[in-house]
Amino acid sequence: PTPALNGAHLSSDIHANGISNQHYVPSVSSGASTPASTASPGPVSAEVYFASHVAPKSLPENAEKIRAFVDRHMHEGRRVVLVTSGGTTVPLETQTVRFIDNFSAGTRGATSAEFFLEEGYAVIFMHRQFSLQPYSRHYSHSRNCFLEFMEADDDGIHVMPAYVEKMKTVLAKYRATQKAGTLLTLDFVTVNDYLFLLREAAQIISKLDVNAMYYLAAAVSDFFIPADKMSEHKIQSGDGLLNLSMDQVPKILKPLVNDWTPKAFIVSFKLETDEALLPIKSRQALKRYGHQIVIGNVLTTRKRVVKLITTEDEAEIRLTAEEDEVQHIEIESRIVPELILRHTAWIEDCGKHGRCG
Ligand code: PAZ
Repeated sequence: PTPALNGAHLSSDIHANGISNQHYVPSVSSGASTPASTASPGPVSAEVYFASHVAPKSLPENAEKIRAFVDRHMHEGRRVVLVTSGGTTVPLETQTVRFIDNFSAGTRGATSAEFFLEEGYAVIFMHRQFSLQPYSRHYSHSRNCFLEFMEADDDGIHVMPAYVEKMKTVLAKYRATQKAGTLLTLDFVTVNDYLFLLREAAQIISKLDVNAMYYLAAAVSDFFIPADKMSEHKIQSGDGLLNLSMDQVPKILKPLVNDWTPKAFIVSFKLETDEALLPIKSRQALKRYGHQIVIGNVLTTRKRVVKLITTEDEAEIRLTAEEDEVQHIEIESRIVPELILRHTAWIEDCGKHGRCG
């Protein structure tokens, strides 16, 4: 998605008051609105981006966790999938009061992670802080608050009988995953956190060669304000409009595929609101980055229909109304097994595609 211009929101006081900060930030000014595309010559390379931005403080600690996790599962002969999930923020100030966000709750990533775990994969779950997580997602959203499933009496607090069976199943899977140590969760908030963490993880995971999969479901901002153009302090209100001119986020899939982890099986997601654009944009991404699959989805139908697009073919996964509304089947239960079959083929065919370990 393109958070600044497409499907994202600014914090409400920016919308309401039209803050001008022309004295503070060259890339943010008052006056007529200018689309970022006319102001920007294109994204900087990943190399330039990483050289001019500061890594999050948590990076060394997270790298250690990833290293230990990968070593252990490599030793035990398990495949590893890195799932990214939820949206990134784009801060408008260094001491951040306001930021641009997007809609993603992390449902796709959290749900898919559960199915990968069930299929025996070790999962590195890289998610937006406070977005949905495997297992707890069933009881943590505002619509599914765990308190709605509980009752109290003189003996204490219990799960209401109608919900016991489902909760037992979820709890058993949660405990089994904890015991097996097959889930590592790492969080990010800003697009900068995301980029540094993904690069670090990929460089460590690359030792798994073809046995690694990437399932890039996070909704990552396409635009950001570079560190050197960002206001240090809270943008002050004035009598003009706030106009944002943002740079393009570097196209990270290119170095991911070519440099950081060239042997892995890489699945990216493409979200559009205009269905007609989906095949065009998905094929463009495959051609540009050279990875294995793009999963295309449309905002309004993403929980019922997805398209698996490769350079050779296109397959649709679609739930019927009965499956969706009556049986409450989650589409990720169909996506994940299909990807695992394709990952197996990727491993078995490594002689053909030439990216063997
Ligand atoms: O998090 P969610 O389940 O509400 O949404 C999932 C999704 C639409 C963000 C994901 O399926 C997706 O398409 N991610 C990539 C978005 C993009 O950068 O185009």
